Amino acid sequence: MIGPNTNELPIFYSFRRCPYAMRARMTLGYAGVACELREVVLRDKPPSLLSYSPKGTVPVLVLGDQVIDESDEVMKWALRQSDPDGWISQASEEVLEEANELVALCENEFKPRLDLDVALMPFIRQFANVDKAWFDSCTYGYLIDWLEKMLSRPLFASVMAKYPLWHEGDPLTLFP
Ligand SMILES: N[C@@H](CCC(=O)N[C@@H](CS)C(=O)NCC(=O)O)C(=O)O
Repeated sequence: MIGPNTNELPIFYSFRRCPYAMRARMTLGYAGVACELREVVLRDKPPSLLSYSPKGTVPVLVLGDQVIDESDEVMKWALRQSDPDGWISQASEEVLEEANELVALCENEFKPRLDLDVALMPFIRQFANVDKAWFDSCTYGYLIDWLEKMLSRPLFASVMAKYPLWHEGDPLTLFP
């Protein structure tokens, strides 16, 4: 059963630690798009999530009749709503092309015109956390500094806030 979208806000299914959901949340947060957040766990997906998107991955953004179930598409949609710092709108063709090549190395299916840092950061964060002591003492000084800078951004802290799990029938949780 698909739960009613009482407030007519976009419904956003998310899992806090998923890097795809993270980059989607960062872009929604950056664009200031208000959503009804449905925090889920992957081992116990709500039926409504699977009704909207049978492939069962997060993130999923539901906009009335339209369902966006790929994180890069969620990012592009959010940036079309608002791009206050010009992540895409102020980037030259050349920069976007370089960004696309690098992101494609990280994820082959990704076809973005999106901000490069936000698209990659959750994966580098995950890599660093496998052995943080090793990462912090490795020779990739620029990468260490870059990750620190990204992690300390208020935008990242705000999208990593902990929300209660969403269950069918629960009252609305607003995001961001
Ligand atoms: N191509 C998808 C990938 C999303 C994805 O794989 N998300 C993982 C969590 S990080 C997931 O939902 N996996 C389903 C599962 O583990 O059941 C996107 O970019 O949105």
